Amino acid sequence: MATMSVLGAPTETGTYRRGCIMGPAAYRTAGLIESLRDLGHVIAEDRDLVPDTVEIDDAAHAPAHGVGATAGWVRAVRRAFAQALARGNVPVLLGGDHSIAAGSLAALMDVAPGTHIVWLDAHPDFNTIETTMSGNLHGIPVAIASGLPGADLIYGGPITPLDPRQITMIGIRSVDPDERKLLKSHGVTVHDMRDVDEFGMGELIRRAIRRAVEAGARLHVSLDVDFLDPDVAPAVGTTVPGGATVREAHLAMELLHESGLVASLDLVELNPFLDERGRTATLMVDLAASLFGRTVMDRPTTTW
Ligand code: 4U7
Ligand code: MN
Ligand code: MN
Ligand code: MN
Repeated sequence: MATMSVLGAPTETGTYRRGCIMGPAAYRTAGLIESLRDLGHVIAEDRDLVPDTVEIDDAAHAPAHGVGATAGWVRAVRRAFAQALARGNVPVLLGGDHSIAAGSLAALMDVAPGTHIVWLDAHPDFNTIETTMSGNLHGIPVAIASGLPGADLIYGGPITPLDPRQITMIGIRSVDPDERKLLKSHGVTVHDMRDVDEFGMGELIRRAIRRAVEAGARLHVSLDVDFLDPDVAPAVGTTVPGGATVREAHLAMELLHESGLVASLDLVELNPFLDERGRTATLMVDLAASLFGRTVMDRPTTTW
């Protein structure tokens, strides 16, 4: 059983569409804390963070917008997440938009630099402050945590960059042209939905787990709501058809749990304003429960 730090980051400055600010409250309303406690975990802290005040001239970085506000969140998240890790807790970060993953990823590199990243998302979020066409900073966290342009600006100082070869992305189905080049040149493992169709979710997750086992690494999971198909998870601003099914997502979570390697989690991009009677928030909570040990039946121990 784990001791967990539930950290809310109610931010939406990384998007154009409002509503992600309600994310942490929706996860709690959907029973996240009770679900984790029912599994035997100890919730050592459960709070919402407060962003740093950062003065940045947003206009100088157009089309990027909300740069100062987003940097303030990223820095506060990095500190709190690193502190939780240093205490030996499992941080569970509740977004908020995905820009805050720049904070969790940097914290991991501060405290547990070998950690492998499982990025479950329709998008790679590998734009830089220079390549972003939308200007939405929820599209850049992986690149800047890897030290690409925008890192100095957002973090306000040096970071230990994430090695992009430590990342496995699954569920990808919307990539921008420059982003595609960067992913290739930096050696990110990208499994698009074609791979999911062809090899199956289970096999792709097993590959990511085997890679981590071989490296002696732990795993961080970053779960963007739009990893899921919008038919089952409508509460997201950036819907892309053809996403993971409920069962594919549960299989991913169940296998990741069985690896025994998962040390931290981001639950991001939930926009409760777009939800239907809480169904997306409830599904995300159920997935988090599967990731942290909920099973239908007991299973024999797996070897990878
Ligand atoms: B999310 C996009 F152009 N690539 O940069 C961009 F398609 O956190 C989408 O994964 C980013 O939801 C999506 O704006 C960010 C776009
Ligand atoms: Mn994302
Ligand atoms: Mn996405
Ligand atoms: Mn999104």
